[in-house]
Amino acid sequence: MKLFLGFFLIPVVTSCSDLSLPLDCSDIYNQDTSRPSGVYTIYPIGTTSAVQVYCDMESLEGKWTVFQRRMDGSVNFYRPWNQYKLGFGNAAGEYWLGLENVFHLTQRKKSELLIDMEDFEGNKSYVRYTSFCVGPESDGYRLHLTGITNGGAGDSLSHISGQKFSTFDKDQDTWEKNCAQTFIAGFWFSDCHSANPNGVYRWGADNSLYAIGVEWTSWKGRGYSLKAISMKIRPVQ
Ligand SMILES: [Ca+2]
Repeated sequence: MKLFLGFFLIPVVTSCSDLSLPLDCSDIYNQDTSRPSGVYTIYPIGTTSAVQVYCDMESLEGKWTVFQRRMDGSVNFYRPWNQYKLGFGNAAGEYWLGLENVFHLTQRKKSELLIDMEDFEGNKSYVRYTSFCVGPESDGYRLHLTGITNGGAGDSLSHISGQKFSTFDKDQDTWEKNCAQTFIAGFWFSDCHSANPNGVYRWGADNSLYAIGVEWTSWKGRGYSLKAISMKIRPVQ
């Protein structure tokens, strides 16, 4: 009798997990390699974790899951810890995917990071890191980053590898004051930044307030707020 029951139970148990649900944009691509860049639904933390995301299917062979995107200043990025944890904005425009999602994505698959950006004169550049992961919330969503390939933007990020994430209401930086509050953003700060992708959208050059813009200093220096920047990950091949 025991053997008989076991025979029927096994198929029921295995059918509970639907392996076809895409974890990230790389899965979306692998399901159909003709899919263009755009908004898709992924499931970074399992069947009940559906979230909309922008997939970049073009840059450097595509398959990138975008977790941060600025392009027109339409979304306010000065937000508290809980919003950076869970995500905000609109996948068709500006958004932050959420640290919990990025944590799960980079835990599940070894990932690389691409950051591409554009100034208001139409110039474009990028930088790529061969290893990128974010630790658990219990360790402050600590950033781990190595291996740079410079696509013209230069390295404004390596020095914050090993730092915890900070928001104005959760100061985990190494500065005596509060970087997130001072530079109007949530990000991985040390004391404080060479890059501020989540800073205030300031429409180009503006030195009136120090370093609060969407800056990438190794490309545009201090006081220049980018037109567009996006941060994206994909599994290492
Ligand atoms: Ca501090």
